[in-house]
Amino acid sequence: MPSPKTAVLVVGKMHSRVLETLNDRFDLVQMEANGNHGLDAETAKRIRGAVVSGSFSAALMDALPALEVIASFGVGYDGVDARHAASKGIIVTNTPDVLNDEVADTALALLLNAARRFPQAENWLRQGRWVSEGAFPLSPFSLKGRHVGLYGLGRIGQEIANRLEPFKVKISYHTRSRHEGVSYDYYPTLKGMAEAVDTLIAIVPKTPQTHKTIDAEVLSALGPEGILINVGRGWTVDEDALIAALRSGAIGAVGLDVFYDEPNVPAELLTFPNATLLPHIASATVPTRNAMADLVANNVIEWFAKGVALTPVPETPSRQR
Ligand code: A2R
Repeated sequence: MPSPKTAVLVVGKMHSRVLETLNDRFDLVQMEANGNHGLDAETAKRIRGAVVSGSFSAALMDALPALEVIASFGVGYDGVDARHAASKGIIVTNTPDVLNDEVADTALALLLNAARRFPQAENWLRQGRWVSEGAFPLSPFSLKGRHVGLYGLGRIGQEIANRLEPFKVKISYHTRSRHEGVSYDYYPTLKGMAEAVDTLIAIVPKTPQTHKTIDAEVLSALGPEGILINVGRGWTVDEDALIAALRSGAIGAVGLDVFYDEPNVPAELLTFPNATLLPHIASATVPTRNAMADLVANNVIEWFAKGVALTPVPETPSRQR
């Protein structure tokens, strides 16, 4: 008798490439996202691995007594209770680095679009207004001469900085502590940096400490010529304060790929001509999503083949199985 395949839970929707890669080697057990796991006790006891894109609760970990590894799709793993996993000896993995370039490209695209209003200008052309009304209005802002503050200078933040350099803007950053060997000006507080810069790019994770940190004070410090870009998590921005700041002209323009309650975007945000809004697509290209899918699948494969996860999150440092 062949030995039974290791059971791996698939929570919610998952990239097809992950499923294709794992299907030959593992017994894949599908469950609804955010639902009751609905597994019979025997199956729940057999689950030793899991793949997820989104939420994996502490309660679900508790319901799976043999669970060893949770491979999460994406670099942000705020949907997975990694501390609880750590307390149970469960490894959590994410997909760092493979999406750095894609997300950094998106940050720059949002910045250029927010400053120069390229999407609105294209719509002007498409709607025939170039013919009927003449030239598109001059954009009030330019990227030239800006001082950009990076809120976050990790793997992605550094790639954004690398891309900003040739644009000849001044670059500063705010993180929890100064980074050795970085020549950009460091600001120990977000508010202090917002006062100094005219452009803020947020690329920090969703943690209790980052919740609504881009608030009315920070936005007002950024000022009426100020541009806010967010490619991290919507959680970081107080959206009510942002809407009020756009309404009053307290800030100049905004470019967002992420929102507080996705996929719901506040209706008033859609009314501002100086808001460039994307449906959380920063890493959404076929090659990058394929690379993320491969890393998810390979974390599971390597864990069960060699006993070491490829990219464990810091809360659950890899250990031998
Ligand atoms: O404090 P540091 O030096 O560890 O800086 C990290 C910064 N960061 C913060 N900065 C200020 N206040 C905080 N409370 C705070 N918490 C974290 O965010 C670091 O510079 C950056 C995170 O960098 P990485 O861990 O390398 O993440 P990566 O790959 O750049 O992705 C960032 C986030 C993901 O967590 C997803 O939520 C999103 O982008 O896609």
